[in-house]
Amino acid sequence: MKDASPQTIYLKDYTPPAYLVDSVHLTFRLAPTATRVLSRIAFRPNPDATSSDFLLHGEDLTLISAKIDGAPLTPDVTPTGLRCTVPNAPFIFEAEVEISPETNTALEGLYMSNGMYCTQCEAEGFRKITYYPDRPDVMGVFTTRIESDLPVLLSNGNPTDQGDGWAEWHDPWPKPAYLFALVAGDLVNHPDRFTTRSGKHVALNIWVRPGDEGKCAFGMEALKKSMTWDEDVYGREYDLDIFNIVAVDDFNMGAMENKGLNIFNSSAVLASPETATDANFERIEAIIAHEYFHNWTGNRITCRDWFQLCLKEGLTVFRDQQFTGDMRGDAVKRISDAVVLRAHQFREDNGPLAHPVRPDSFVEINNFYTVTVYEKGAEIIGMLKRLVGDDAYAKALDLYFARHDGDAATIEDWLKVFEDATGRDLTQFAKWYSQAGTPRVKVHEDFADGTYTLTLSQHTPSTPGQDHKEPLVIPVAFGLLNDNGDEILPTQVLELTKAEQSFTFDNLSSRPIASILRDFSAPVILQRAQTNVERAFLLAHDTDPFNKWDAGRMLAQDVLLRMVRDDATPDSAYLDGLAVVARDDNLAPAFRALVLSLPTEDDTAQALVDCDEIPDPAAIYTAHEALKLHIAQHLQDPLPRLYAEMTVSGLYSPEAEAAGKRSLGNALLMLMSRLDGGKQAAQQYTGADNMTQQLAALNALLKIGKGQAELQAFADQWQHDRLVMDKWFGLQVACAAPDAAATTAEKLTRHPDFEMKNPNRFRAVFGALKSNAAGFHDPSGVGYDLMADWLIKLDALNPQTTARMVSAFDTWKRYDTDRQSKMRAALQRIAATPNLSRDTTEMVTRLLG
Ligand code: 0A1
Ligand code: ZN
Repeated sequence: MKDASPQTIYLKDYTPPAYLVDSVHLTFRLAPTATRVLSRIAFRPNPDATSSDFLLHGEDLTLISAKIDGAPLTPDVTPTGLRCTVPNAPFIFEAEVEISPETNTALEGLYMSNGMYCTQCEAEGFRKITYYPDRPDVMGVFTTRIESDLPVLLSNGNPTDQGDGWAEWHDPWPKPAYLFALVAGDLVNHPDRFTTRSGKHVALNIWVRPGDEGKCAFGMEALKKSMTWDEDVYGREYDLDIFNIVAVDDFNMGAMENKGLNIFNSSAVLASPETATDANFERIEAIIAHEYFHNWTGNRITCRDWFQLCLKEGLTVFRDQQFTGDMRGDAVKRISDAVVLRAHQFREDNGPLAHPVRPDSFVEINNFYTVTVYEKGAEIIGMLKRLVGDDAYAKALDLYFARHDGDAATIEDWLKVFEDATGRDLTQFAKWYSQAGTPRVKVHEDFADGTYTLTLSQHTPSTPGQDHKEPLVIPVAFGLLNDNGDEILPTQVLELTKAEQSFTFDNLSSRPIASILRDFSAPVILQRAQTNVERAFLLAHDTDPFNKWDAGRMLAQDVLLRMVRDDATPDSAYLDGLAVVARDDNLAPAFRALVLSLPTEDDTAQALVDCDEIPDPAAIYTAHEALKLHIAQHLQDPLPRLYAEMTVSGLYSPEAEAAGKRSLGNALLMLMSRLDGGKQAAQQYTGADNMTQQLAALNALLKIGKGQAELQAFADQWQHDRLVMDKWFGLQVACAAPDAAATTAEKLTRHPDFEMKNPNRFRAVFGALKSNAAGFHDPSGVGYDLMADWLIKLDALNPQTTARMVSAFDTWKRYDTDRQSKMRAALQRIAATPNLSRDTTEMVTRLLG
């Protein structure tokens, strides 16, 4: 973990492995502080190697013994690995090492969570389990024996044998070490079965701690839906006799796609109507799908090296987004994904952490599991699909699976498949993978003599290490409306490939209204001078749901900017347009809820930066609060009736339709509470029979400075439930007024149930502080200091989660000099911490750079 001189690794330095692995036999003798791991690995020299050095990775291991072909040896051991001389022919390497899962708080390698053993090996955790060539292009067939008194002993592949205190598993599919997994614990399962379309029977299990078995049914249904969907849409079948999912409470990320044994953060799998919100249900469905889809995009076809991470992640995110769109509605899903991309990925691109979807270098690969690699990676696939068309995309994917099954592949392999399947030259398109930053696309419109001319120009601002940017291939989905709102040109895809390009449309009887970047066809920022009347027209008439919503979003942003700058009253074009949408029964409630939502305060800050202004988080907060009150007052009359119409009767269902009604109902409740002092919200709190309604009511109350009795009642009711209590911790910080956010967070760190070793609990408090923009950026600097104090404490225990959270400071350069110097000081204080981890060191270095 600690490394005095961390090395930068470069993509251009890739060399093939010197030795390949045919098979791996592992024996685990589990004990909390002294687990013995015995390995027997069949190696052979790689004919394509450029070196014959035999070097195995290993960290935090105590070597007990090693042998080659049965002969004991004393290898050269360093803190990062082991080296020895080996025959120039196939050979067997054996080792016995000792490790201490109980004291492993980094949650990488083999660790313990609530008395159960579990592993996390992506990206480079296997080297904390035993000596091994821990790189994804070395793929072996694993057999695993687990010895322990614990009742449930699981590993990858199929179970082969078991007895009293031991079990054996064999995974027939060669895999890289990062997909290895082991679980041992006192667990109960929620079982089911699935028959693949070729008739293969698969046993399915979700394993949980006793007491949680009632929270597995939804996840199991999501798994079966995912299996069916991957067969129907991508022609991909499951390939083992058993598929296990295990829920663990202490986990750095959402979940992990280990072959046949997915390990999940319990927040990403456990759900019941009483304890999980609609948003939790939707997230669980998406993550189960994501991990399951990795079986083909990630496991059967893996990555040659970690620079290719987007090969598996971008494609798998794209697939899970398609799945959710099919399950819950494409329009709402696309809008939600765009909201996330703009809020998080654009923010990353605009700051010191900007990096290409395929980075050129890294110090710690864990720092590159980012929204850029994942979400922008998925956008690139979406653009490719839009450019080549659905049929060609399907053909290319079939070719990808046929050509690369069993490979550790690269982005070049991926693009070549598309070139071969479609005959397209993707040289320019490939720049999306290597060029960082969000392109700005400027719109210029002309109309004369029945001809409409659209001129688009593109420009990508410079990013760290990349000053010069080249034009990209940008698919711009485009349509035209006439004055009546009729579509006179249905959606077509314009290909913007040059720095500036014009497109003409003839024979028009009057000046059309253009709808540009429909369906958010590219991850770019559209810069279009437009009046609010035109925006309101598109909000009312655009046939493209994304652009209809986005017109409302641009109106809201314009209104907010004016309010921040000079306290202006909101434009009636916006308020009237909103009122029409809110009342329009022809529009899905979930869509209406999205139109009612505002950009985040951070979005508004970035919009000001884009106008070369220095954002003041306090003024932005005031404007947002004022606008919410204006909207509430403007909708005052229909609010109670609309709210009542969104009542969902009968048994709770997490399906899209009911969830959509609740989401609109709760958006309306937030508005109503600003007028009725929380009367309706208090009533909803008391009557709630599910977490969505209960939490939304509590949220509405806390936002207006009420709800202390409900907050206490909530804690009393849910004390025993870790995941629900995470909501309780987070909500208080999220709802705190700017001058109270840091003190609220600080007080919560002294709560007896605050456990910094549990990433979910830590994130509940400090993730909420990061998101409470006005609170985090309170001019006193207390938010920065508190964050820095706790990141320094956490780094000694869990570098990975610390390094992710330090991105709270990634916008520091956009603020006034006082805030800038306070944030810089906080970052420098973190940087100066003795023994700071490699993970956090890399992040603060980039942030300060
Ligand atoms: N591959 C997983 C995410 C993941 C990545 C790293 C982890 O530990 C360092 C854990 C999980 C996914 O995409 O779901
Ligand atoms: Zn993934």
